[in-house]
Amino acid sequence: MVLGDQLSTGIAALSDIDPPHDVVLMAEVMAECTYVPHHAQKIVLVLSAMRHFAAALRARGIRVDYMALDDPANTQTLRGEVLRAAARLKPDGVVVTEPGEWRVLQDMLGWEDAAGVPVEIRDDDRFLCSRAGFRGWARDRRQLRMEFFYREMRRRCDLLMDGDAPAGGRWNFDPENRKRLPAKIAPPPVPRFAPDAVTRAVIGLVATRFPDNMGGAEGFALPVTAADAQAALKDFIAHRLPDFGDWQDAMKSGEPTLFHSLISTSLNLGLLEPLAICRAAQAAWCAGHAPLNAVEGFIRQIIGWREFVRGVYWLHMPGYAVLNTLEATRRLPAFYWTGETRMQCLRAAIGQTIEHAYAHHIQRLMVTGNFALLAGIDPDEVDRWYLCVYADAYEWVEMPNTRGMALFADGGIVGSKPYAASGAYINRMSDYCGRCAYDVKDAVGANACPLNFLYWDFIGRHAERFAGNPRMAMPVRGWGAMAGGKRDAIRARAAAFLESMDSGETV
Ligand code: FAD
Ligand code: DLZ
Ligand code: SF4
Repeated sequence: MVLGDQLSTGIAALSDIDPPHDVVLMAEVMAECTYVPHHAQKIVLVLSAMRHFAAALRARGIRVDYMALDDPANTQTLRGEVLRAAARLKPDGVVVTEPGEWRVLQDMLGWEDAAGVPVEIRDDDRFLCSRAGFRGWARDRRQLRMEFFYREMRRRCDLLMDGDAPAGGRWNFDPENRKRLPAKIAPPPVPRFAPDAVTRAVIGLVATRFPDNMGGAEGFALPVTAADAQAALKDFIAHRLPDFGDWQDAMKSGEPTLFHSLISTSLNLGLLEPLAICRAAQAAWCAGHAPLNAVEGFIRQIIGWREFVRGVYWLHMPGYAVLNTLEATRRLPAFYWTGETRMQCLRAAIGQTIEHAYAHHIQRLMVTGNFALLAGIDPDEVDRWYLCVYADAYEWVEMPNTRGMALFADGGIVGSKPYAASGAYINRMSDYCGRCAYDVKDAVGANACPLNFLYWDFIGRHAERFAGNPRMAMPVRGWGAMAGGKRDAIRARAAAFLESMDSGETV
């Protein structure tokens, strides 16, 4: 069996396939399309990529038993389709690759008993660090820090290494990667992949079956085959990788993608391989086409962060899904679904999310994530939102990024401090504030940027907890040194703003 995000010809379940005897089962099921109300383009992406993958297997002479979503016989669950196939095909056994999500693994562990045939669950070796490997690395460490994991991965994958030392003498070139985007720089256009007949059919299906989901299926232009994903990667390496580092943290109105790679949808589906991507980026550096700060920064996201968050997810599930260290309980404001807010940074990040099912990392972390952190929004609601709205979202990668990195709800498993920021950060890294109804230079006045007073209110609320964290010492001291009257004004301003927001007013 091959699941919808296991679309790699080298996937473990297919590694020893014997075409005359074996049948590959693939099933489009409502259970996977509805466990959260996914963005319409995400459903189009997965179903279209599944159909293209099935066609590619058939072209290689492999028999594929493919269940379409609108087939009347469809039981609409993965388990139901395995049971039906087992009854129909009477196999000696079922071979499957471990799923990305804990929820699906729990179900899969019951398939053998339910189907009455052996079910072999193989490790997903598309990841460079296995679940057991990560557990071994994490064992006996007081704290898990991505940077140390990353250095081991660099050595293990032999990427950007000069013998046993990092190329260029440093492991991490992040300090070079926080430049402000000059007004004149125009990012290169990103390739769009016009839907073929298969994708158009899926767009029609999704429009009919999921009319109320976020976004329109109509604007869909993502790669759905390995060949298109390769073309997208090549385009990134040729045109955007050289500037990826410098402007990695920048944000600009009307520029949803800047110099980012847009490979996450393909990588998470299995249309691209992590090591091959990193080697292609390394080759660009070796050829003098891209500087080291860009290539190192890019490779770190893939062999560092991506593998690290997956390891954290499997190490800590199922407990991770209920962590709420900061005891945040506020409901997610309605504007996360509509983009209707006067705050330009949030309007821009959410607006492009609705349109493209995409926002880049800093928008996810420092705009929508930061606001949710400061406003004290319930991690369950925030998690669910991120899982719904991005075309690349699967719980194994979404949850540690949201609950851990953005919300600090894990108390510091993923990151050593909360990524809390006031309006000054957004103003430094974007052009949003110049177009905003609020005044980023004002901390508490009638038109003050909400991120300013929410930031200090957040520090004040958690001052005691953060006092023991050396990386939070400065803001905690700043709060303590503030005149009592100013602190009261900030608290009152934050309370009034949050009350308006909770009551559904446009804020
Ligand atoms: P680029 O900026 O070009 O980076 C290259 C690749 O590195 C990405 O494609 C991705 O595979 C990997 N990468 C970069 N940062 C991370 C990270 N923090 N964790 C894991 N991989 C990373 N990524 C997802 O793939 N799915 C998610 O559901 C998801 N949810 C997120 C939620 C929050 C709150 C935050 C802060 C980040 C989330 N990320 C998620 C990580 C990151 O934002 C996206 O991978 C990235 O924006 C995808 O765009 P890109 O391909 O243009 O990335
Ligand atoms: C995300 C998704 C969707 C929308 N639909 C399907 C589907 O119909 N059939 C399928 O096999 N997989 C689908 N997926 C991907 C699964 O949700 C994914 O395999 C699990 O979440 C584990 O990562
Ligand atoms: Fe966002 Fe504040 Fe800037 Fe407006 S002023 S864009 S709310 S940071």
